[in-house]
Amino acid sequence: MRKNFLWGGAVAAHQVEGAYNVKGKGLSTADVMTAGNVHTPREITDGVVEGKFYPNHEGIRFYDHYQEDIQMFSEMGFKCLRTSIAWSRIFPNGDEDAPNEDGLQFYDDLFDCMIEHGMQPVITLSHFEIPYHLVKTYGGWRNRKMIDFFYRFCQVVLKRYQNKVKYWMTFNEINNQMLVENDLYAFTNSGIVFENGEDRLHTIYQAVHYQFVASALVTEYAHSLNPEIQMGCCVAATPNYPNTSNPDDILLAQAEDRKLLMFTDVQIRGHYPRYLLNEWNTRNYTFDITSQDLQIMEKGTVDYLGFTYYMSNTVSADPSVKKLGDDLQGNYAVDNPYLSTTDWGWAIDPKGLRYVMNMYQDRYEIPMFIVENGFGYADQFIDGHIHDQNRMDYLKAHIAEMKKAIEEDGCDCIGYTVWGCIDPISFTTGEMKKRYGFIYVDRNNDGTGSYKRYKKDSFYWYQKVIESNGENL
Ligand code: P53
Repeated sequence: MRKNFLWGGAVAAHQVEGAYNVKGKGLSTADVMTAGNVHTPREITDGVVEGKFYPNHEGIRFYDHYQEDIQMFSEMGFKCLRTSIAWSRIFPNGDEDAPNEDGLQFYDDLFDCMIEHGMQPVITLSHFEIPYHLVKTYGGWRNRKMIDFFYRFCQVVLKRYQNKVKYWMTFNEINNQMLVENDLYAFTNSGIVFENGEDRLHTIYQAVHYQFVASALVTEYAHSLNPEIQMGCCVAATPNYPNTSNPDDILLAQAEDRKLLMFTDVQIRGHYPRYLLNEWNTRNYTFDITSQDLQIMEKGTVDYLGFTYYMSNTVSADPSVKKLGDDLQGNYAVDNPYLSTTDWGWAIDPKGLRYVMNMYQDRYEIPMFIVENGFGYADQFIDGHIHDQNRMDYLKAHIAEMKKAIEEDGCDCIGYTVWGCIDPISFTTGEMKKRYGFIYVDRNNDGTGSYKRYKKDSFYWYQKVIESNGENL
């Protein structure tokens, strides 16, 4: 393992900060999502509706507690901390000309605090939220105008924080919106509310195109501003395995993988791959894509491949094989008898991490950064202690496979950040009890609790992992 490997943790603004309406912050898409659970999807409401419960409004009060929290991260030895900037703190409505200074000051203070504690901030520009006004007034990323709004926001924050933040990413898990049957992803990735009967896939491809252009513009701007800046893309790297050696399954797994690979193909290679252009042709899809857009995309390619890894997916083309029927995994997903799952149904597959790292190394030959990996579990708080052995087992197995990918296979990986290093609000369900942290936060699903922080057993374990640079698992 390289000496300066970036061990750390990851959170996102809306899942931890709270303070959803202070110091001029506008409403964000994350502020109009209610709480659900493993069986019940979160509801997206038309604005904030009285009497409904919105778990992100308070988050874990990181906005007020960040100094204490960062102090604890530094005790674990974090070299970096990944979080995002809430766009609606900087531009409350998203379409203003001038930014909100109070919002900018908050992130100045936050990044200074990280740096004082020896951590590099790793910053996502849009992590599953946009100002809600942009949804209501412009239809979110359906609208080409979003490119300008996003670009303006990014110029402001890149300029302001260029000497504090080296590693950036444009859009979190940009590929998740390919799951068009699930209303949640179109809304969180792109601020899109589907209309009855619309061709959802067509809508998403158009939105994604605008995001590709925006991401490339921002990347080019960042490079011209400061050559030190490293701009990354970010995808949820869930690889697809064929259920059997039947060539139909092999071809299906390949086709499903392309729904993931198309994003890195464009953001790293700078142009649309032939398989995608061909698919659009076959579907008779046309889009608002200009030749200038294509030039921008060609120039604004990213410096590193950021990806999150939680699980693999196994697919079957055989109609007689029972499908999981879970809209997170897609229509062809089946149970993989070689893997167990978390209580939320996510397949636990450490070797899959080694597999995707090699897939990316072979295909792109640029540095990669594992920006999320983690284990969601309903931890039990007993007599002031949380014995989260299963979380340590999960992380240990994944880190061991990451090391094999780096040391035995030669993958170029610059860092690894554990998702939800302090218990956040779950994104998919809005629950608190789906916990990920090394640090327990005393908050219940309904928002009650003292919000006090407690170190779990895994806290001391990760401290040793970092201290030994991954030797001591
Ligand atoms: P929660 C799907 C597949 C992989 C990662 O999720 C995913 C998702 C959900 O879109 O999301 C990331 O909290 C995401 C984080 C999120 C984390 O995974 O539902 O970047 O915001 O919290 C874990 O358990």
